[in-house]
Amino acid sequence: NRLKLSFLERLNFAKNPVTRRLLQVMCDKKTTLCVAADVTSTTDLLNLAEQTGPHICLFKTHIDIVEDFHPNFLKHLKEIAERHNFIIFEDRKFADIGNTVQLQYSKSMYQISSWANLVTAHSVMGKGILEGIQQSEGLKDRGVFLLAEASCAGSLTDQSYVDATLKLAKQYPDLITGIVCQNPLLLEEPGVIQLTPGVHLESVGDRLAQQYNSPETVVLEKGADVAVVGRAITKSADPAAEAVKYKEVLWAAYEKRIAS
Ligand code: 6AU
Repeated sequence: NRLKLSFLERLNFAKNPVTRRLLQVMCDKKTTLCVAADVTSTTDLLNLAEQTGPHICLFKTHIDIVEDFHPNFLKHLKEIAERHNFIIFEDRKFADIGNTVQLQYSKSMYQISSWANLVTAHSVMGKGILEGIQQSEGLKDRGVFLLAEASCAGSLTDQSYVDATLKLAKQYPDLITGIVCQNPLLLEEPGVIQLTPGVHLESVGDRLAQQYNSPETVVLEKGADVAVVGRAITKSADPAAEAVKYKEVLWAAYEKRIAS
């Protein structure tokens, strides 16, 4: 059972190179925190990366919300990522035919495949998306988090969608880093990471259907390996201190899980 194994033990099961690197970073830095950098300027993005960098394993961007994007900015982000040893993760949520996804992934001014080792994709269009990503130009080491379930109220995904998503993920062990979901899902494979968003210590949701659970709940009850925390950190007066707080609570919950 993946939930009882340590991340170090699970490293040997991972078939994707970015997954192995991620597990190694998690162990080295003792953090399962992914910060959701939902900010709209390059200055805010870089400041957030600098402040939270020492405490995170993943830095999750939505590059298409950045108002002053310029390719030069990526050099700075990559430099910070190397210095603080975290992985850059573009939450693009690809959801088109393979050919279009390939263009969205490697072309446009963003050229995501040249700087993000990890991306998200919807399973709704089937294998074409994964083939498109696999066969694109760009970084050699790449991984995909496939979305099975959403954190928000009213999502249309049901159990058959979740099951079909897991089945699809199993067909691409070399590409899939993990699954985005809200439940342990009987995701047995120790080499696959459960990524769970919707995490907040002080709020239960926002006005646009987002729903939150505490860090302990997502790790101990919902099976999260890596937890995504956005506004709880980005909107706080001291993002670095807040990142430390989430990192510590999440890591304690993980240690409790593998010890019990
Ligand atoms: O903590 P928040 O609510 O400020 O931000 C949550 C982040 C956002 C969403 O785009 C993302 O997590 N997210 C995802 C992901 C990671 O794919 C899936 C989901 O079901 N819910 C969700 O909020 O950047």
